[in-house]
Amino acid sequence: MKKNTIAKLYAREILDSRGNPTLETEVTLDCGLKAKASVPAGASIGEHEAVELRDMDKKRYGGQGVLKAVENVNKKIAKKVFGLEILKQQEIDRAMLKLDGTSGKAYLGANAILSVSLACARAGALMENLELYAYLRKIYQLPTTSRQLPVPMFNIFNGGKHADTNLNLQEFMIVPFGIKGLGEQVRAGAEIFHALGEVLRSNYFDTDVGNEGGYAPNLDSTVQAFDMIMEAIDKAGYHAGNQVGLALDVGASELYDPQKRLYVFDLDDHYFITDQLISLYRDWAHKYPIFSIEDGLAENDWEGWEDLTNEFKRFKPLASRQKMFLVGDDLFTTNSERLKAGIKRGVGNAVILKPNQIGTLSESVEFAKIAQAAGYTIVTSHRSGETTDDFVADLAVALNSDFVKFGSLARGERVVKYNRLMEIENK
Ligand code: 2PG
Ligand code: MG
Repeated sequence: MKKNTIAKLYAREILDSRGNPTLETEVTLDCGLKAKASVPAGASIGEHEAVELRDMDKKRYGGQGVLKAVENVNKKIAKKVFGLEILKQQEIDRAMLKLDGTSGKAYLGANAILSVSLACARAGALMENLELYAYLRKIYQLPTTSRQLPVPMFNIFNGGKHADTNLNLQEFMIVPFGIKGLGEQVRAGAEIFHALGEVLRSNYFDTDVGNEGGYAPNLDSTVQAFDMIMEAIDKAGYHAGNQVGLALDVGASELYDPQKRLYVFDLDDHYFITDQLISLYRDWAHKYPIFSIEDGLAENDWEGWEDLTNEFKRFKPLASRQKMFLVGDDLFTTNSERLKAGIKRGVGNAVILKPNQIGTLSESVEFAKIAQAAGYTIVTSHRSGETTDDFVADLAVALNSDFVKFGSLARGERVVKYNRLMEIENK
């Protein structure tokens, strides 16, 4: 009988895709089996996310080091979880929550905790000789459906906090929902991505990319981005509307000026109160096949979110989808309590799920279950600062997520996750 108890944790500081430190943790079991996981980091971080512990030592990495979090894994968490059975993931997560004792995971750091949580799940899957997504379904009693894999939202223009150029909207995504099969969806995404490169080049715009691998040129207006994407979809030989729709992550919390109580779109030289911004979205959605708007309003603008949700209640997007998805990211921050409050108020109809916003795998799964029970659509997501860890792809499949967003069709830390989905498709 192999001993499946935790014998050792070893965390270290590694770099993420932006050149900032993050953690990688390796767990070793008494039987000798080992598994590793690393954690991502956001740039547009929601006010209600769990605490990402940074050293704040200006002499190292401008204060961004994670040596305290590393030490928390290697000493405090290790002592607590030694001897626990690897297959009891919920127990391991609970032990870390108890040790932390704070509501926002400020004592140990959500980054420290999550690195252990994910590494343990991977070790459990190895122990059980199961694919990671199958193992996650087993331990969390998630249904195995015959449903298709999640549909990718490919981010092909990067703005907001993800680039130093002038697009105010954070993410412009293409979603090939009308194309069958993950592999073919990836192909469509890549072909449109390259066609967009051609459109930019032929109009003398820059084709350098931003944090998530999408193009990040200086443009003349926001709608110019939509027009170029429409041209690229057509140029690549696809139909905008029935095959490929558009999704936005406005990242509105970053555009909101709380003093003036205005949303600032300086590229277009426009300032909006909530109602005007909602009207702008309606105008865009009448012109372009937009069927999903993430963080269309700021994270604490609950009344605005109610209005936004009502405005689009009966709206039929040009993209042949049933409804407009209003996706809460900074609004819900993968936090079950915030989601429950949102469900009560009837706010939004879709959620972003990012494990590092909350800090353990078990809490992320609980969040997904609450969302699904209330009929909310799930978009499982990467962060703008990523590693080449592809855990999130297996998690998205295990949860039967409707969509994923892992960034663009360029850059290793992005495509590794789409590649893993294609691998799962072929199993
Ligand atoms: C988002 C994410 C990922 P960040 O806002 O959805 O795209 O960005 O990781 O910077 O919060
Ligand atoms: Mg977002």
